[in-house]
Amino acid sequence: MAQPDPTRAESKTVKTTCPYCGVGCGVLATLTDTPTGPQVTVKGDPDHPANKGRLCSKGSALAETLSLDGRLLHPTISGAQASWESALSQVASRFKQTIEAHGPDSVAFYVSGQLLTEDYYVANKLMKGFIGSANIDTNSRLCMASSVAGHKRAFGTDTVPGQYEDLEQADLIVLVGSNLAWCHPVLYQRIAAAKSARPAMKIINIDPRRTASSDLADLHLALTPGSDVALFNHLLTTIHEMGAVDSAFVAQHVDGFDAALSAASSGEVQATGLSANELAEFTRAWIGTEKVVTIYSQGVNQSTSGSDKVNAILNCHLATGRIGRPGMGPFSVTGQPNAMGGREVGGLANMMACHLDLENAGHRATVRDFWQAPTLPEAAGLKAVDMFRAVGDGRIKALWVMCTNPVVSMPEADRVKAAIANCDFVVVSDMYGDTDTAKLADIVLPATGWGEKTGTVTNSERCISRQRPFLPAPGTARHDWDVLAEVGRRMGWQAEFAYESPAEILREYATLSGLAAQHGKDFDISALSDLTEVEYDALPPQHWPLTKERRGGRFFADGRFFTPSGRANMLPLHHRAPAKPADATHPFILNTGRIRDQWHTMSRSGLAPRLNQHMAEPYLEIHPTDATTLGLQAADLAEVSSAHGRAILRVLLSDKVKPGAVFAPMHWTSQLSSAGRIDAVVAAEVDPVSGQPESKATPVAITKLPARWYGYAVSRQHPKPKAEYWALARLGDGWQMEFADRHTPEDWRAYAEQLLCTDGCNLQTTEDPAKGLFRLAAHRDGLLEAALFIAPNPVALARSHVNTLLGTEAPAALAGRAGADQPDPGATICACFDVGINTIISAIQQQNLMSVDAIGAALNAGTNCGSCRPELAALLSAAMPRQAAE
Ligand SMILES: Nc1nc2c(c(=O)[nH]1)N[C@H]1C(S)=C(S)[C@@H](COP(=O)(O)OP(=O)(O)OC[C@H]3O[C@@H](n4cnc5c(=O)[nH]c(N)nc54)[C@H](O)[C@@H]3O)O[C@H]1N2
Ligand SMILES: Nc1nc2c(c(=O)[nH]1)N[C@H]1C(S)=C(S)[C@@H](COP(=O)(O)OP(=O)(O)OC[C@H]3O[C@@H](n4cnc5c(=O)[nH]c(N)nc54)[C@H](O)[C@@H]3O)O[C@H]1N2
Ligand code: SF4
Ligand SMILES: [Mo]
Repeated sequence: MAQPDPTRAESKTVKTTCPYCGVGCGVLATLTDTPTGPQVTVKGDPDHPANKGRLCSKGSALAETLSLDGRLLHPTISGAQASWESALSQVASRFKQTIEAHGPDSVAFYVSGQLLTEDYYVANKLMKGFIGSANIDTNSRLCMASSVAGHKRAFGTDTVPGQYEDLEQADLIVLVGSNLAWCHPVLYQRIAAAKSARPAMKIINIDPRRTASSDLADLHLALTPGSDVALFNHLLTTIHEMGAVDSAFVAQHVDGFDAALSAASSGEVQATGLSANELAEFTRAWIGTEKVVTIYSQGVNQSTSGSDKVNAILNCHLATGRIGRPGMGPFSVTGQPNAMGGREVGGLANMMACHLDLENAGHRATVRDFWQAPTLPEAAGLKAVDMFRAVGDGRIKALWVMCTNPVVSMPEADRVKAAIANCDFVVVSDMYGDTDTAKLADIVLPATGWGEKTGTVTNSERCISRQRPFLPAPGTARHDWDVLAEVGRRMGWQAEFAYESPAEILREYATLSGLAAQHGKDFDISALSDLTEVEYDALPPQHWPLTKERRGGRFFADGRFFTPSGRANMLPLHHRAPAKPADATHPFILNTGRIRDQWHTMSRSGLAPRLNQHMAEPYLEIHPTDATTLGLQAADLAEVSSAHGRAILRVLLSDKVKPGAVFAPMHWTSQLSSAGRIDAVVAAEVDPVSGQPESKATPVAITKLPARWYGYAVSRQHPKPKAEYWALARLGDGWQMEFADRHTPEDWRAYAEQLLCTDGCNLQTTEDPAKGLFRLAAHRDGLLEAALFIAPNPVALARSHVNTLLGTEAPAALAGRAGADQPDPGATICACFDVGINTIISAIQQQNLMSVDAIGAALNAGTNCGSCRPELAALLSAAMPRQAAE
């Protein structure tokens, strides 16, 4: 037998699932013991059906987010370290006392699509089954609620009919309100690969804004924000006019066709703002292509007509019978890794476990008997926006927030912040104790995170995958299911919450799903109800349904739906504009969303230095014409305000947005910026059916922030920012910081010393007061500890060059030269190989590069995860005409 080689490091590889988006990619995480400590590397799992080995930039950088820096290691009570014993006994007793004094509806849980299914199941069982209130809602309310409502209205259940293969088999893919290239990058890559193998495949992108996803599209329809119902109603009437209705399917399997068609025919298509040619091209392609998949996401869901938008899309697929067959169907892509799992366990305030309905007495009886629950609420609980209103006005007196950061991600976020701050008793479970929400809690409970947790998640195509641990829990951090179960026991339900493992929870849940199926529901995973611990550990990715008779596959091709009649519903729908139009005081419409390399409120992705280089500041995308009218130039700072709050953002001039529309990312927090929390500005208008807020259309006013000076700094220590505008981003060995203010400090040197904590450093400064210039280099033991550059205009500087000098023997003369003589690689486009935009543009020009692969060969850019390939393609096409002309 071979002896272990003592010179070789021990390593083990674990198959797990990416904790970010709803694509649900399989990840191989390898843990190696090295002399300097354990090291983790990740790569895509070639055997996982979602990604077949691919990963995007965020997935590829997962190992960089595992540092314990900033992790919460112990519970805290009022900010002081506490034992689990005292924290949990307070949580249980405060919730019990509040319920005794004010009834079950005086308490609430606000949870997350990033919980694992097992965590989610226990949270839902505790609140709905035992506390006896339906006041449990989830951040999926901000995300998937309109899709859930649309599916239920049309199909009788919240069912995604298709699977990812359909995207490769389709001849036409329509992306509606989905920036797939940045938000579901591996699905985008799968589509891009299919299109390149089969160029006849067409892609249409429907988004008021041009995005990275538009680059692959044959047609981009920049419709008026919020006008999707008008567009799909027009499609439905054209389907009818062209004789493309599948009359047999409709006659046998669909109700409501005539009413839907008549409502659609009321001629509202001008609301889309699209030209007759654009409309004709769209309807011709959609109607003329049988294999069409309509993918939709937050441009559809996050709207006061979100549910109607979903049904307008479903109407067209039902009318043509294009549903549930290979290469065709509507496809709602989920955002979070377990958004789908949360919908399945009944995490929303208006749902019960296993797609059963709270309002249905028979369904309630089944669940009550199964759980041996004392009572079950008979009506929906408060949905997220209303829940925080109830926290604000004192109806809810005890709140447990788990795995989500509502002070950043809820609309009217300042109001939510005040509500949480003033609530009698707030518990937050998070991996980090200093998120904007955790900071306001009475008790913060340390949760295990990705790499430490164990359980299951369900992705956008109903595939259940395991997240498996490969790292120990840091400090005393505990799994969310374990903490919830212990609180359940401490509240008096010992037997009902006596779980010892996630496998045990999944078994119980799978058994309940078998009972739900007897009520004619779709979600049936009863084949998992007797999994052993060993089988649970080995569970391969599998699509539900999972029963003795059936494993995975599509729904609805057979025309059997889950409504009482077994027939699908088409709905009569009318266009409604967003709740609040622009007016004289708030003349611009603010659209918000995601950037490629950050995940939500950045608590994890913000830890990976390379992910911070794509876009390092909160910004406002604004059309150059509007900018000129407002006196704004590139890199100025803009103050964006609504009736609810304000933000300060860096101006990014772009003709990707139309005049009158602006776009800002949702990611920045108060930890990382002075005023980048954009949800402070976003109005909390909700869809009347789903309760989902309209995060994409708030009227705002924009003015220039009249800064007197602008600054850029790098520092090995966490800077202590004091300026009207600042934004921090983590580097490999320190921090970078942008800042600006309208008041000039009296003494720049004193200001810099305080900002950058340069005690004991050797300081070198240069100053030109007449020109408003100041520069400082701080060395400690001969190594650059910090550098600062102040100018009267946005600082022009080779930032990535300066960043690399941190911690080196950079010359003290840096303070004079500012590295401005170095070529600036510009914003990072390829995060894997750290290649900047300027480097790419100059290589395209100088080496006459003609393809994305040629850029890869020259610079490596785009050759690893591929997330930047759409941007590389866009840079190429921008350069091509000029090359051709030269
Ligand atoms: N990089 C990254 N990826 C992520 C996430 C992340 O934080 N970062 N989060 C994940 C989550 S939870 C989610 S929910 C998904 C979201 O994924 P997406 O929905 O693709 O992302 P968004 O950027 O929120 O919005 C999509 C697009 O909707 C457009 N839009 C705005 N208004 C309208 C309209 O009225 N009609 C139409 N047709 N379009 C409109 C916007 O311009 C935007 O380009 O991303 C997931 N993936
Ligand atoms: N303006 C605007 N606002 C939006 C959106 C938008 O498009 N525009 N999109 C909305 C959408 S779709 C979504 S999904 C939300 C997302 O918004 P949030 O859910 O608020 O964002 P995250 O940063 O993902 O928050 C997750 C938190 O859980 C912590 N965490 C991570 N893993 C664990 C764990 O295992 N256990 C526990 N207990 N904690 C953990 C993280 O540190 C982090 O603090 O934002 C919504 N808000
Ligand atoms: S596409 Fe990227 S973020 Fe989404 S699951 Fe895959 S690797 Fe993770
Ligand atoms: Mo989401």
